[in-house]
Amino acid sequence: MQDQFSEIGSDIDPDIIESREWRESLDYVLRHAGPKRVRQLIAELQIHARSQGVRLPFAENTPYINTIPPDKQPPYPGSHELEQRVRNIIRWNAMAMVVRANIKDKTLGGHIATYASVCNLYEVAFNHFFRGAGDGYDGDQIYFQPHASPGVYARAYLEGRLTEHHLNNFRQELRPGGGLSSYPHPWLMPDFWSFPTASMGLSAIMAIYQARFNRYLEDRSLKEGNIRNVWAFLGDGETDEPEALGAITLAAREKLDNLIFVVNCNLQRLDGPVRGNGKIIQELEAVFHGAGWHVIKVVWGSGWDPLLAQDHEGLLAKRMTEIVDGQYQKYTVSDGQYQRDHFFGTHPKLMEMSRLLTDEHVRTIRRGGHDTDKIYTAYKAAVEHQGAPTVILAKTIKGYGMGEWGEGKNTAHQQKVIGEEGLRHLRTRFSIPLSDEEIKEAPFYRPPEDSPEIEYIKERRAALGGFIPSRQIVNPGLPKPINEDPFTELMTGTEGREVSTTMVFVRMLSKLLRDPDIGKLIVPIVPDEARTFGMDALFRQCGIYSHAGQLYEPVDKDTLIYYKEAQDGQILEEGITEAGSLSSMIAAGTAYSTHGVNTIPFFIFYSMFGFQRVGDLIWAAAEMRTRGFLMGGTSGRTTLNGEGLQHQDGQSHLLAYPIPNLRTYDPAYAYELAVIIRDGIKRMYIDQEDIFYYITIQNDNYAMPAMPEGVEEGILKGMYRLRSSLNGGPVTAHLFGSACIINETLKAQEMLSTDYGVEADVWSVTSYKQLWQDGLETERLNLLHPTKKARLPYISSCLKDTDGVYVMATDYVKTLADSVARWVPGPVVSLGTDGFGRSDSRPALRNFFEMDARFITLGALNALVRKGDLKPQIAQRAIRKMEIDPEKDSPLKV
Ligand SMILES: Cc1ncc(C[n+]2csc(CCOP(=O)(O)OP(=O)(O)O)c2C)c(N)n1
Ligand SMILES: [Mg+2]
Repeated sequence: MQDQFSEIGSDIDPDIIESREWRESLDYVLRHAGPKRVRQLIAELQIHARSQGVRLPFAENTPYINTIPPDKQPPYPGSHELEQRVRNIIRWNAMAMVVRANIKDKTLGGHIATYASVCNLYEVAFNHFFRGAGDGYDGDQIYFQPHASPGVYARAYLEGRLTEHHLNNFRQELRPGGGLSSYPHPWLMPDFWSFPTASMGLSAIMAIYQARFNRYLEDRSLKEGNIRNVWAFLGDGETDEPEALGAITLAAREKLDNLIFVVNCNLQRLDGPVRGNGKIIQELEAVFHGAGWHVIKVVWGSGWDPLLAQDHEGLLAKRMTEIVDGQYQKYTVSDGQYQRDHFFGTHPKLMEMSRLLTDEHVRTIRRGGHDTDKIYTAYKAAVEHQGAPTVILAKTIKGYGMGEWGEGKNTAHQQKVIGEEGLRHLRTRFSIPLSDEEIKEAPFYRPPEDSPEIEYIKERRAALGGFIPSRQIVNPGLPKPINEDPFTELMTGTEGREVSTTMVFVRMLSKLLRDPDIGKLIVPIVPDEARTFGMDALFRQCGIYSHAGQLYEPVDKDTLIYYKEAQDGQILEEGITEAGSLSSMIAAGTAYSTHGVNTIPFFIFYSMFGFQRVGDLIWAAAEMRTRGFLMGGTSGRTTLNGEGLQHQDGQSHLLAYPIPNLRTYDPAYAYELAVIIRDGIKRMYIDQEDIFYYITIQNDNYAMPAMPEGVEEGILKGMYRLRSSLNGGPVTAHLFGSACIINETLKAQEMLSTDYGVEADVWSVTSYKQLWQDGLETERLNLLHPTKKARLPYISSCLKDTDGVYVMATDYVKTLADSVARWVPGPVVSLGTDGFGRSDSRPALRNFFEMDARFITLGALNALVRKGDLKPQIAQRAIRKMEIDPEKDSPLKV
């Protein structure tokens, strides 16, 4: 990245009188009129220069030195000496945890070098900034760098919150008494970690929307006077993930001064340098500045201050700016002489400056991210800054303190075994009072309970409100059963009026929003698709959330459903960002634990752009114990017919299969939807189950029937008999339909009976996934208890007294049906939508994918033929009669 400092002194002598005069006048203005006037003057000069045709370089960068000068540095409030001793012990134990685990089993893995680089950044925060819960404040929310977790555990060990047993079982969670999870996992350590960060990049976007949601709660009076601060610690390599920087403009736009990013710029990622030929700190500075963030660079330790103080001509700053990161990494592993020659050797004045330092001094001058005074200064400025989020770009060394066992090496990231010699070196480096004999197996070290170190950190945490991290559930759930009213209308059907499940859903949502008890807790989230789903009436009903309110007169103000933005607006209209919307869903769906507020999110999106696009965030939502509803709109590969292959979703239900605590449904009727959502709210918000829902809704209109008797259990478990055979007599076929494909199934039932004398029952399958999970659980019990009478999976018990063939049709891939086939007491024909979609009419698409009423009919007839119950000619005749082209291309053809 080209920056404006590269030209300093390039072809003009900076010492010439002209430069000096300008500098001196600037100093004068600064002294007499302050920094604001200096800024004004420079801005005026820039405008003037441009008007004279001088092209100025893009100016989002500052020189490669600390943002806050030494004279603005506040005194350090803690004990440097004690904190240093504590850090040494934590560094040792964090390293020992990984080494010990890998002595036992080389396959366990773990990381030492990352914590070694971030240690001081964490420790200054633990001792002076991270606020725990207390005095009406719920505590800071902190997203820790995932693979630095050993350091967080090692601190909790000193604090007395974890035992040696825990540390010994790092990455061995299945050992007796449990162990510690590799990374921050709320699913695995629900009392400790709140935020899963192991999939890199996600913590940044989740933190931004978390900080915004904290404001939302306040603005909507769901929580008062308690906007929590959010800290996200990111790796510099991690910032390459699109999610990491993808939402930073939102944070600035929303003026989220409760948000602080700390980027641990150790210049390395897993394989090597992050920006060997450039400078990650400068690059990030430009990006964050451009987005409107308050940027604080913490590049150099105090050892450089005297040199920079003499750098009146900016030569040192220029040299610092022109060296690329790959070279800085080289300095880390080089001796003082090399650095002197290479770094200072380019200019006689620099060389002269360097004579103030010994070689050892040159080698050991610290980077800013290891200097607690500089870190403290940056954090203080960050928490005090108002009106914008802050990012701290802290330069560190990967593997700091590990010496030749990793410091600055390209292999540092994966260093997890350290031999005896290395342990001896580190023991001495960290002043750990263990003998050569004792350290062979890298034992943990904890000073006595009444030692100054332990007393110090406990006192610090007590003063700051308590231990961190700590996950607590402070809300007991909704106090009473939810009102029936929003659901009753949907149970009685539409009396012939044709509507879609999407329309039904929006109606229910609008009633839920008006509910006196839970209405205010509902959080509708849309990524610029409210109109697509017919939800625009809600804009006016509840308002779109905007902290700034509405600063303009909306163009449609004179209509009934105008675009109303309001500070207490309820809808989160996120714009075109599924990742951002999902991050909002996570913030709202975990508020029961993070805020003690039972907000109930409904995230309504194009089903195709859900699991496929942001599946990893959905996985994070799952392990974070998020509650709420993912509503996959315009679902079904043939039902969303005109939009073509990138919009038509025939797989999201399959992609949802692996998520253990996600209940998925593909309902056909209004009453099914009502039963599912009513039960979901009860299970999540009254019974406090850590589950969430994925429900697909469609845009096909048809009459919604009233709910038959006794089907509620079946709806929730995944299937029920919807319509028995039309003419009595023996039933030889069973037709399964889901969502609007149920209509094809019902039609096939009639065709089979009328045209072929085959009687069939129709079953509505609301969830193949629920049937499949239940089947797996039942099989497992049967496997482990051979002497007990085998239990039947729910699907088998539904079909227990049935006979014949089973035809299962969905608007999704056939794997859904296939997943339950082994629990069905007869041949299964699965019909679905495998292959790329097309734009065309629904009938054309259902013919193309071979899953309309004709194919369901043919599927039943053919299966009966194969079973020996019908003559092949009957199926052959049916093909002709129904005008099916047996030579047509397969929809799977590639
Ligand atoms: C999405 C994702 N991709 C890859 C990884 C594997 N991984 C873990 S740490 C790491 C390198 C991290 O580099 P950086 O962000 O610079 O952190 P550092 O360890 O240097 O502090 C990688 C590639 C991951 N955890 N998540
Ligand atoms: Mg890094």
